[in-house]
Amino acid sequence: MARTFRNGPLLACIAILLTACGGGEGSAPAPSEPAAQTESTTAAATAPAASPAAGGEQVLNIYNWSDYIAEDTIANFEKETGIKVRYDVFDSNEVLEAKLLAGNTGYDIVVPSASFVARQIQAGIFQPLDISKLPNYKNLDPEIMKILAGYDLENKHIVPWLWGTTGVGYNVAKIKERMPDAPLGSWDMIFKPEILSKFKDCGIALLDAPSESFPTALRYLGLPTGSQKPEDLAQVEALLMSIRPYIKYFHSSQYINDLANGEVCLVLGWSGDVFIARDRASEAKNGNEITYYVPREGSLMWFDTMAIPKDAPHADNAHKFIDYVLRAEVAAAITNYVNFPNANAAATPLVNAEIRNDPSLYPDAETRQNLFPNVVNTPTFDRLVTRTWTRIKTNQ
Ligand code: SPD
Repeated sequence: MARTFRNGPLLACIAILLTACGGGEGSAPAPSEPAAQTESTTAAATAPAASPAAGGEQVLNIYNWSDYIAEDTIANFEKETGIKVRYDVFDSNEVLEAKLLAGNTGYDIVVPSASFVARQIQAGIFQPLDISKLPNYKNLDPEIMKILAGYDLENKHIVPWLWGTTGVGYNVAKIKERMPDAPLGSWDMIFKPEILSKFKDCGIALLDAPSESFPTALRYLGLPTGSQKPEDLAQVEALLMSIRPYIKYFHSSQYINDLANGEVCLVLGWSGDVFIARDRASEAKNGNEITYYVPREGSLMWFDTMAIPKDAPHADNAHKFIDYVLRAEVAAAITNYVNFPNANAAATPLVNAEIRNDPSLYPDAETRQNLFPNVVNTPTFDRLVTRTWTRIKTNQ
């Protein structure tokens, strides 16, 4: 039976887009993240040439998150359609947004997080989807579509790619060896300096994204997760500066391999990515046991979505690819490869049971009670956040 997505509190929270969840004062949801690479090109890669709309050209340019697709997704699509795909990757919403705002990217499909989409739609960056070209749209989970309508009124511009949570990944033996009674299950593992000091020698990494660490730190401090108050941000800065001496690096994709090969032992990371690290360690048979949890104090839940830029040169091919990904078997194969849940209700029975029944990937009802979305910061607060984040990263 198709799994449905039930999240009353989160839905209610997102429904009030202009009131930050958790009692904060932000506006619509909005986060941010950092950059990486995998397949063919990196975030810094030159975008495809934005030639004038090339009629029936059998080409499709996609810009997606790194480590976010099955090995054969693109090859199968190319074989089936004869369309040649150029696939570039990033690991930061900010990198993607900067390109989109500059315009003329040459990309036909991009994959922003829903919380970024709200302001990108306002900026007129995307074209409405032609749902008549998406017969598999019916496979989408209506509960998740309701959530997305909080970012994209009437679900006109985006369809979900994958979703997930932000939490703690760690190397079981290395943590246990250094602290047998480590406060696993809690944000203390990331935000309590006296705990972090015990793990400095085995490597601690944080996502390079204020939109991940600030709301989670606010939650840890018992403050509204959507707060727009400079004084709350000052508390977050003090907290993050207190753990700064123990952080090896800030990066949003490097930690996958580093966790797998033992270069780091503790990370603030994204759910599926930590499981990719677990799988890589197990394939390498290097003895590193990696696991992940959503802290009991609560954490972020987010949705990454496909959208077609207004100036996409091959919008028709983009619709073909989106519809292909909306097939149950294609969506399930992607989840089975990268571990992140999809929003395709018809795909659920095809997702490996060990993924679909794992509450750290598909959060159970209790965990979901404590999940919250990013809010869209006011431009003034956003500038403050950026400056604060730079001070934290540069340790100044
Ligand atoms: N490797 C893929 C990671 C995708 C992460 N999406 C980020 C969402 C952030 N809120």
